Amino acid sequence: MSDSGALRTIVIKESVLDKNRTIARANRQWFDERRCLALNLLSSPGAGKTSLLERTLTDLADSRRMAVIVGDLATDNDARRLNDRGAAIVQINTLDICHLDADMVARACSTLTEVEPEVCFIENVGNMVCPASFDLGEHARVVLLSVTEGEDKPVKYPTLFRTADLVVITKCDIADAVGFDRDAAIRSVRAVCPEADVIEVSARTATGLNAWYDWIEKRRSHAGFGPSPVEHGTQE
Ligand SMILES: Nc1nc2c(ncn2[C@@H]2O[C@H](COP(=O)(O)OP(=O)(O)OP(=O)(O)O)[C@@H](O)[C@H]2O)c(=O)[nH]1
Ligand SMILES: [Mg+2]
Repeated sequence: MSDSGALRTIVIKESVLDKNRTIARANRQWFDERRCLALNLLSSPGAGKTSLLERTLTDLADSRRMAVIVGDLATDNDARRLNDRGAAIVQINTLDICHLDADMVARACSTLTEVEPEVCFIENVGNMVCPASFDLGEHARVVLLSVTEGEDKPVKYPTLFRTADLVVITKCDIADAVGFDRDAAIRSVRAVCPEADVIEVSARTATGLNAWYDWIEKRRSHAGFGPSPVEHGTQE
């Protein structure tokens, strides 16, 4: 057989991920230079990312300058829900792409230079598979698991949960109504990501939100971006 008829395989995935990693490193440097904690929020569709952020933007409006980069296939529904809460909101429509990538985040960051956020939340596209592979330049990954979606999701989608720094169990107000087995869910989380912190919240009733806010401050300190909110308040 001649060479011209030979089968050729091109490995796209690695080159795409290599390019993404390079841009993600630049994004992390961009956040570091501004002492801005970047958090990548990931979950299945509808687990409660936007609802948690709605509460967070309102509750922390007086103590932190915040921005949200929000990814969706289509619509600016989430951006409109998050608007008017004192934070800068940038909507990215990914069209047919099922995840955010570092280049999309870099372009969103270029619109935030005047804002100088201290915390930048990145709400990824609701999807438990594709977003896991794409570093966006975040400092930490927050993976949400709602009580309605099944206690075994962490072991069924280990690639995503393995990368979590924090697992937030959401919609705890309806845990009893849907027969949520908390112990089984925690076992499932621990089987995949034994080191991750776990917080249980309800954006509906505000249960557990202080633990979430404390965790954000702890991560800011961990990244060397203090001061604490009290010191922050007295400096102004
Ligand atoms: N009972 C209850 N419902 C909640 C809670 N948080 C969110 N929900 C509901 O869950 C649905 C989805 O919430 P969203 O915040 O839009 O979820 P999301 O993860 O941002 O969804 P996508 O962006 O589409 O992936 C909405 O109907 C919310 O009202 C909660 O703490 N308790
Ligand atoms: Mg959302």
